[in-house]
Amino acid sequence: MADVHPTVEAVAADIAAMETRGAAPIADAAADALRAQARESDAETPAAFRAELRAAARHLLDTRPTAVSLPNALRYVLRRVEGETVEALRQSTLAAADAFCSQLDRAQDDLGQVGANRLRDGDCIMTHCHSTDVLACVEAAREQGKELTAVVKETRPRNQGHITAERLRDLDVPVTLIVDSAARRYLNDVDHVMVGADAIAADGSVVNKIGTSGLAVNARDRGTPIVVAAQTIKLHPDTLTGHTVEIELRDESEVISQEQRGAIGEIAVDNPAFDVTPPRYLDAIVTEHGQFPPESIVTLMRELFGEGTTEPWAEPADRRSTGSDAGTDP
Ligand code: RUB
Repeated sequence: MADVHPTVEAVAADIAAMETRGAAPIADAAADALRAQARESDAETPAAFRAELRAAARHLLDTRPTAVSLPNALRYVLRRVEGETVEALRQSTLAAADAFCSQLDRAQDDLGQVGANRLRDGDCIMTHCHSTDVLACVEAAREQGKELTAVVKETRPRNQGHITAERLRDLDVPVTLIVDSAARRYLNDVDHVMVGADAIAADGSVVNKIGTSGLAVNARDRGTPIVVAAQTIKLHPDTLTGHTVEIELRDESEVISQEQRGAIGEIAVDNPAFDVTPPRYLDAIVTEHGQFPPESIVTLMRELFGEGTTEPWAEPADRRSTGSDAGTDP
């Protein structure tokens, strides 16, 4: 197995430990790690350089299974690794990683503008977990001068809602933090539910933090519109061919302490990190290309992924290529 640079090890460890978390930040960190691998590599042959990059991508991929932005990011960079010398390979990797990270930023800004147009002055939103794509919509709406308020679910077991609450406070949005089980009670008081996504399947199903599907069912019952804010990097290419999205199962220690377990006695504890919301419970998916009814996301997927490629940001010329031999495993 080729050497993996310590920076890649550190980025992977941060993703695994959820120091870096959320689908877009994970993609950004992964591309950045490949950049570090390429920059610092002392490989002496092109083959050794490519082997190192592949090993780095595999190491990053093994961290968390659900956010498809991770393999999409790795694939984007690896497909653009080209050249006959180590230096040429290095430069093409650095350029690809740079291009990926700026595309990610741009897509989030564009998505924010689209999402902001759904929000009116005085609206109240409810959100779940911590999504930078959702926050981009709120930020753009605030820049348009709209006053907003928010109800934020704490999002057990890891309480990512606290991060969202803090970010919203930074945007001068008054926040009410609630426990997850109180969501239904507040749905009549909010104008929109806005959530992010870790992966979106070809049928418009949305994979996001556990609890999203229950929230969506309740929102539909109450007639509160529910919108998913997700860049196209969240579209899952493999689901076009019928594959399903793997749901991460996390450690029971996030749910129950050793002491609590000792007191309760022998019980099973499950801790799935994500769930799947069927498209019929969702009103729209907001992307950097505009908003779509969930059931029609497959059209966007076909258009973006095209034939013979599995990445959303390929230029038409790239879409026809089958990729370089750097390996497109992820
Ligand atoms: C994060 C989560 C977020 C999505 C979207 O889960 O479910 O809603 O990743 O985030 P975790 P973003 O905390 O387990 O990573 O919009 O920032 O990509």
